[in-house]
Amino acid sequence: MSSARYRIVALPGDGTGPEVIREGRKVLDALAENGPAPWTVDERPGGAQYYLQTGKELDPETLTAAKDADALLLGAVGWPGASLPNGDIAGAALVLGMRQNLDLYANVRPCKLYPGVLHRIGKEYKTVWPSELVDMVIIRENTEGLYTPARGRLRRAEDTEVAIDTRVITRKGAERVIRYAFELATRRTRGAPEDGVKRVTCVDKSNVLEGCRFFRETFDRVAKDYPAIEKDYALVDAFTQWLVRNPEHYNVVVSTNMMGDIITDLASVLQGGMGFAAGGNIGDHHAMFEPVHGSAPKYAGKNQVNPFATFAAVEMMLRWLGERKSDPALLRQADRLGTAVATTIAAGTARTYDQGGHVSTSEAGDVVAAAVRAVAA
Ligand code: GGG
Repeated sequence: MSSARYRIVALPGDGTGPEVIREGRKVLDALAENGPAPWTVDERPGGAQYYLQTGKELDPETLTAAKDADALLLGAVGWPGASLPNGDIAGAALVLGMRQNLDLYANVRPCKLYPGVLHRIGKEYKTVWPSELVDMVIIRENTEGLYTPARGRLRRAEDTEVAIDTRVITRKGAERVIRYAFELATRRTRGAPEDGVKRVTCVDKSNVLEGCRFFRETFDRVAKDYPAIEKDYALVDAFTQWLVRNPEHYNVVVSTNMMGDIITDLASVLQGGMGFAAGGNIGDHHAMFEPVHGSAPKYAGKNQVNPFATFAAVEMMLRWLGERKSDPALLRQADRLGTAVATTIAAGTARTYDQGGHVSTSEAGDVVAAAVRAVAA
C-alpha cells in the first residue's frame, strides 16, 4: 500500500505527448528520490489515436479518475485524419472536454523568458528580447466564448448554406476569470518589468463586439475591488503589436477564450517558442497542467521535441498543489525543479532542435533530472 498523499492522473494523449510526459515523469521521479514519493502517477490512455483504435476518446473510468485526482497532467492531443462523426477533432475530450467537465475556467499561461533561451526569427537562433523584459501571465477564459459548443450548420440537400459559431460571454464566466487575474496580480511579488507596477490588462475587441463590451464592463466592475492594481486596456489587434514591441509593459493580461488562445501562442515566441510554453487549466476544485503545444505528428516517435514546456507544466502543478494543500514540501519541490530548469537553460546543455541544438527529448530529460539531483532537497 502506497503512503503517497497525492494522486496525479497523467493523460499522455497523442503524437509527441507520450514522449514529453515520459520526460515529465522522469523529473518527477528524480524529485522523489531519497524518500517516499509524495505522489503517485496514474497514467491513462486517451486521445485521437486511442479513438482510432477503440472508437472512444477516453474510457469512462478515466473521467472518474480525473474527478478523484489531486491534479492532472496532460500531454497533447490530435492526430491527422482522426475526427469525430460531427467533424470535431478526436481527442478534444481530453482538452476541451476536461475543461468543461471539471469546470477549469481559468487558462493560466505564464510567459517568462529564461536567460539562455534563443528566439527563432526567420532561420536564425538568437537572443531578441532581454530576459528581464519578458515576465507576464496571460489568463484566458477557458469554458465559454467561441469554444462553447453552441454551433451548427444549415444544410440544404448536400450543400452547407450557413455555418454558425455562437460566442457566449456570461456574467459568471467573465467575472470569475477576471477576478482570478486580479487575485493573481495581487499575489505576484513582481509587477510589470517596465516600471514594477502591478497591472491587469483587459484584451478585447470592445469597439466592435457586444460580448467584449460586456467583458470590459465586468472588468471595470471587478477592478473596483482591487484599487491597488492598475487597470489597463488593449484592443486585441493593437495588442498583438504592443506585445511584441513592448513586452515589458505587461504583468497580468486577461482575455476571452479564442482571443486568449491566439495571443498566448504569439506570446510564446517571446519566451522561445511553444517548446517552453506551459499552461494550467484551473478551476475551484480541479486543475490540469499541460505543455501548450499540440501533438506535432511529424515529430512523433523521433525523440526530438522540446520537453521544457512539460517541465514548466510539472513545476506549475507542484506549486498549485502545494498552495492548495498548504504543503511546504511540495512548494520546495516546485522551487527545486524551477532552479534545475533555469540552470540547465542558462548552461545551454539541453538545446533541442527548436533551439538550434541536437539534444534529444530523452537526453534533455536526463540533463534536467541530473540538475534536479544537484539541487538540495
Ligand atoms: N497540449 C494540449 C494540446 O494538445 N492542445 C492542443 C489544442 O488544440 N488545444 C486547444 C486549446 O488549448 O484550446
